[in-house]
Amino acid sequence: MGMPCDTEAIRSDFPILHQEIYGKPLVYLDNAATTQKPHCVIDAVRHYYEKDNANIHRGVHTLSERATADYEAARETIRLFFNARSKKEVIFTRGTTESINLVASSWGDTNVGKGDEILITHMEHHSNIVPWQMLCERVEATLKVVPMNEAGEMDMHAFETLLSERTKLVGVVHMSNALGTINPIRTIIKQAHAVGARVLVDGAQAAAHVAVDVQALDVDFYATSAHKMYGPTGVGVLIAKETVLDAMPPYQGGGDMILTVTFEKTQYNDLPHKFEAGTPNIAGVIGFAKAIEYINAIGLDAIAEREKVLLDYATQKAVAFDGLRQIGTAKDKACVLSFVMDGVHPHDLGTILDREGVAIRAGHHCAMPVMQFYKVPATARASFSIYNTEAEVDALFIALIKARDLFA
Ligand code: 7TS
Repeated sequence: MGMPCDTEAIRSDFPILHQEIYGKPLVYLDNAATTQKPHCVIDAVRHYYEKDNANIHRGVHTLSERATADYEAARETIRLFFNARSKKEVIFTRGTTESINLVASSWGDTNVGKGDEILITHMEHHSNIVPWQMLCERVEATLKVVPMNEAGEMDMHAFETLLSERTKLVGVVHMSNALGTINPIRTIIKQAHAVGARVLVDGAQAAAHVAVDVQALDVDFYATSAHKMYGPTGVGVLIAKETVLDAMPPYQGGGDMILTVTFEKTQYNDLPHKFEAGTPNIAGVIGFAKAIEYINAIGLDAIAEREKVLLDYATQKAVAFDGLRQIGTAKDKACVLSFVMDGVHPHDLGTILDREGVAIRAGHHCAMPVMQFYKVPATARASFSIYNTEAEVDALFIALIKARDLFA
């Protein structure tokens, strides 16, 4: 147990929170879509463009050296945060989506063939479904799906049954964006490895809420996005085992990923550069590292503790609310309150709440199979972060009462 979080101090770090929407204080509860950014991240990006902007890994001049040093220092910050073995295992990407596509293309095309199976779960985000479908189509492999129960928990018995020597890879979301469910990835990884399958964990949601140690987990691929961790959009990371990455062909060809090029033959660069073709999002990477430093300064344990209090508070209110059905009631869950209200479409709810200053997400959350499972077209989703308060949860439920009355 760390120090308790000082919510007021944390709120003052986020300039965007201090504004009104339709004359009401902004209540930002769409953190699963993207979190807001603290001053230190905004300042780091600004400082980079004001003082250090240059292309990396190529210039001999001072600005280029500074930009390169900052970019590579950011890689070390991110390596430490996830406890990767070396910086060779830290590949910068555009985000979770690109990280998964990289693995599905590069690793998938070389390691998955006709008759092989890819195993995913029923609660995956589209970005951990579609790239595997595309791969299966290319190589004539089969996509298998682990079912879930009514609470939105993975059926571990079915998982064991579906796992076989044919399983080449298990793709699993660490924390579901539509349900909040936290999956038992340690067990999943152990069982998958026992049949010789690799495991890709989609950490887009989890990384800002749950401590991740890729060595302790022994995970093969861990993908996440900076923008859900108080960092910039358009940047993320793929953490993967060096031995696995070494045996993978490049994902994209271009500058920075080569050592020598002739028209006859190209020699690829060493890890991690082999997978970082072209000029990357340098400012984004620098901002990402700053966001990680921000998380470290508060401490992930303290963050998780505080967010659990907030989720419990909101969940109690949801349970007591007439006409509201929670979608996703897993025993192990975090930060997400998904629900539908009798007689009010989630999109109408979203619009009514916006008029009250309350920002939530309404829709299928890029997890259409989850909607199909619960037989709903969409859900309303409030998702919490370290800067949210009990008063904001109250504001959400006051706005929900208004919506219910309006449609009664
Ligand atoms: N996986 C999960 C579990 C996600 O929640 C998201 C984004 C992604 C992958 C894709 O991440 P990206 O950064 O590459 O886009 N989820 C959401 C959401 O819940 N609302 O907006 C985006």
